[in-house]
Amino acid sequence: MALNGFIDLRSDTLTVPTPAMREAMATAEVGDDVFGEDPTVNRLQEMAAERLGHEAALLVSSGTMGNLTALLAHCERGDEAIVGDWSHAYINEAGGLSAVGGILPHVIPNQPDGSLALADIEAAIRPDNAHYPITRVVALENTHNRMGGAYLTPEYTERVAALAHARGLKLHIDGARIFNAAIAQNVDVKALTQHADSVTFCLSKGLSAPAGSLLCGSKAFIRVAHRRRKMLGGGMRQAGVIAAAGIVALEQMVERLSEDHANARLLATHLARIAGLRVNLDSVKTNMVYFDLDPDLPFDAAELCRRAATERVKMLPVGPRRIRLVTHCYVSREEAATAAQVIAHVAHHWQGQATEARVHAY
Ligand code: TLP
Repeated sequence: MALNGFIDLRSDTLTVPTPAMREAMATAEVGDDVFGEDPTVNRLQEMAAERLGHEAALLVSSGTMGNLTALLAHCERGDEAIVGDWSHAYINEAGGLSAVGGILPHVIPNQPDGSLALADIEAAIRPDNAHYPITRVVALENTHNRMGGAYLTPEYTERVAALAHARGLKLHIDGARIFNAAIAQNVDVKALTQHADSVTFCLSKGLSAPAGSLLCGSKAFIRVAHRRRKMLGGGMRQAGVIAAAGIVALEQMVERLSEDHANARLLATHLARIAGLRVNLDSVKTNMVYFDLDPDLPFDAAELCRRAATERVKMLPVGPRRIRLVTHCYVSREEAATAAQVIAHVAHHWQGQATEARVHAY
């Protein structure tokens, strides 16, 4: 089930609404959500809160808005948030926490499994002293995008929550792909979310909805977050049209994420056999595959991606010699295998050409 004729592996954000979503959107009962009168938004928010084991939830336009709204609700200007050096909130959200919130990111290393070491978190918490900013919140990311789609476990999450709470901090989880984390570990998503003070998850990634994320937390937290969302211009009117697709996403698209994980593994296994590509199979935990190009390959990541696109396979260069592939419901098992064949063909064909060119040059 290709997207516009392409096997598009650049991101699971490229998924388009399913026919069931389009139907639900067309017939959604709507009202003005700024007045709290959109029944479909209200239903989605209740479903989300219930699913994640929180009291309340708020529909926001995107994962970025969810993270920013949460951090603005936890922190005052000049406060500090402990974040991973490879976290989306730190790297990929246009510096919003600082630019909009006046929040200082206290950056500590992400471990290869996406976690933050407890000792690093502990060491990053500022003592109570007028010289220092006040540390308010620790932010985790599950699954971790730049750490290859790695997931955090319930046990680890609970330990971070306990540490944060013992020191008077809040725990926020960027759970853009939290259902991937739950399905991969075969645990109820609540086990990954219930100990946090706030969690965002996205409808618009592997769950295939066109837009929207949910921010979950206590009633008191969501009341503050609601005001912050308004400030950010995130109060949407007849948002039930979006929420309707989100309800279908939660009802129909969660369990099938295991297929994406199996396809990512298949893809990675094939790629590992291609000379010149480096894939760490152990690091493929959910729906992402990152691979590197050997230093002696005569092309870089951007060029390989351009070549593959001419053969109708799209990939995302994320570094000079690093590429990301993400599986989703518009990539079947057969297409995952086809994509690997195309990548092998393009890389080898081209390597051959480059070698010939070198021979001629001499
Ligand atoms: N990530 C996108 C890009 O921005 C990189 C992608 O293609 O993976 N948290 C995490 C962990 C994310 O991966 C993303 C999106 C977000 C938050 C932001 O979500 P949106 O795009 O809805 O603002």
